[in-house]
Amino acid sequence: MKLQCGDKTLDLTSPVVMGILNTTPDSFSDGGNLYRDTRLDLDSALRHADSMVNAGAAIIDVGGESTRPGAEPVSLAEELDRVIPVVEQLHARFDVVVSVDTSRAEVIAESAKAGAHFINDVRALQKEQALQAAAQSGLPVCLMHMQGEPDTMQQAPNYSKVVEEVIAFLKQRIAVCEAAGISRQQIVLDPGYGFGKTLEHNLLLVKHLDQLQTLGCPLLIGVSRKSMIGKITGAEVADRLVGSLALTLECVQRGAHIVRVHDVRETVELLKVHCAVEQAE
Ligand code: 7PJ
Repeated sequence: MKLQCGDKTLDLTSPVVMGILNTTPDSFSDGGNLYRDTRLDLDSALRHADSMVNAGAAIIDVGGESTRPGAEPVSLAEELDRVIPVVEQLHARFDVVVSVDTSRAEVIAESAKAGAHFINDVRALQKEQALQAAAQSGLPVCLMHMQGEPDTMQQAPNYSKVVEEVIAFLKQRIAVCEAAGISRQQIVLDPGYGFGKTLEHNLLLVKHLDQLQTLGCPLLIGVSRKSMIGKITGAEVADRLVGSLALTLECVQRGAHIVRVHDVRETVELLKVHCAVEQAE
């Protein structure tokens, strides 16, 4: 399976790593360290990107809006200010697919102009004009499932059949995208671990991830250092590497093509082991 990302082609025959580059000062797991006073330090951001590319990341996901539960909203100007210079520099300096984690039409359009190759939207292009901006960009998109909005989504997640409901939502968003001119070959799907879901919901969505494959699009998953791992192992954010790797492997074994992670080197090693086993004859 191949995904055309602007002028780059992403080979998804075996799973690839998307490294997380947060440009928010309040990210729960790694934000802050790219900041000097209250300004994003571009050099630190690029050094972090460089280390992820060297460790084997195929994609760098640049995010300027924190979507963790209870996060402060960020203005459009602030989001553009954080994201666009980083996208420009990544495009200019690295041979890597540049993804932008955003829900805003203006950020999608400006990122595409600045050289982004991929749009990652936790709101599945439901914000005003986001669908049109994504279609206009011609770039592939990741449609993620979320119940509610980040500030309140973890208050009372509620489903009667979580797997079926997530699949139905993604199916409907694929149809909407296709009607807007985004072809199915440009769509990646994500169950949205931790976004309006209890631990049980998340675990069912891991256990039955293979059912999402029936939609015919590559699957992206993000479990890295999330609270679901803390709930299982008892580990604090800084000590969730083993849990993250274990859960990532569970997802890859059920068909995940793109894994969004903080710990690139370790995840690349995990995928090498997984692929070696898969390719044994
Ligand atoms: C995800 C994401 C995810 C996709 C975040 C965090 C929260 N995008 N952006 N999937 N999570 N596609 O990294 O913990 O799971 S932000």
